Amino acid sequence: MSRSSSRTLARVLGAAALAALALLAAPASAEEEKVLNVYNWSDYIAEDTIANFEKETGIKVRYDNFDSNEILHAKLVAGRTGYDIVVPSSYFGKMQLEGGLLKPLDKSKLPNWKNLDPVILKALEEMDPGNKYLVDWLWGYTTVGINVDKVKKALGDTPLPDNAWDLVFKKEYISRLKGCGVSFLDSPTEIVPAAAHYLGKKAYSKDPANYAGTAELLKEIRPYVTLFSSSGYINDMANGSICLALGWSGDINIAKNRAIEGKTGQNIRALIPKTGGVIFMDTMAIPADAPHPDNAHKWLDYIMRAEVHASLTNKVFYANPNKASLKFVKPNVASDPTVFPSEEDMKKMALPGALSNDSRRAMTRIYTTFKTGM
Ligand code: N2P
Repeated sequence: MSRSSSRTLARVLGAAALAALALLAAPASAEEEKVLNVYNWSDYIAEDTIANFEKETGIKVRYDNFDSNEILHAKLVAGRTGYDIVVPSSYFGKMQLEGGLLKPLDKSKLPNWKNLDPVILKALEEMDPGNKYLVDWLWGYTTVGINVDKVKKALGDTPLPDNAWDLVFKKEYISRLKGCGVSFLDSPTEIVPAAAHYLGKKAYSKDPANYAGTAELLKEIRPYVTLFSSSGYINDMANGSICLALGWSGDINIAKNRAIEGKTGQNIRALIPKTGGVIFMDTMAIPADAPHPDNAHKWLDYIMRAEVHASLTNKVFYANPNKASLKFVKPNVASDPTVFPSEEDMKKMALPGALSNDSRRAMTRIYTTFKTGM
């Protein structure tokens, strides 16, 4: 062997030995591929949230939408969703964490946790003791939205009811609004709890008997519901093709804003019923089999930055759990009582509560009968 070829061999062997050593010394969790798969509700993020995260971290975000807890839950139960971040409402998050479907958070990777409001954390503990799995994304409430001019016109001499829930649950009102379009959210765990709350019962209960009476109430008004929608109704409200919605507070405000920006001439308003709306807290969580849990923690910490959380609220008109973000919320949004309800209104609201498989089954039965009109 010539001297130069033996030097080459030594170099190659040296490189191989170094590579082997590097492998041995590699940390247990090697760097994840630069991908994050997020599954979130539709119309629920700012324009630049994903782009800014990608630019800063080099992590490519794949973003999919759903519009009911039932859809997300079925996927998580089936497993291998490929998602790294999902956003269940807290009462579904409770069932998922108890069922081993979620991964505990590593708080050492979440320095911005300090920004969260202790009051919201405490409220979430009801579903997630010790705040181990769920981080609030945004919160709002199920309520009634109207096209003010169309509703007033359709009701004629009859004034708006004292309790806005009457518009959707009382035949004498809803029957007169069918002609200008009535939309209901398309999910058992949104509609049946709202109906139960209207009847003075718990919105969320483990006891199926709690929902007695809701089937009869819903049956009575079924002929006047013209659309079931949990996302498309936003544009329908904005362009005037529906005048009444049983929907979510922020969505109705998005519709109001789209009507203003698009100059559609529709005057949309989110109402807070006298007996209160039904509160939900939508929470970010990491599925137990998430392929990129480190990237998921980077996303969580990014969202919990004061400016980022504020930008979500500014765009979609839902309140956030981030105390430090409040100074970045636009004054017209911060002072809007339909986004941040007053203390008095908050006292009237129905709060999220734990469900059981039995109560979920009862709600599905009641809702399916209602929707199909059987
Ligand atoms: C959807 C926002 C609210 C979801 N656009 C209700 N959990």
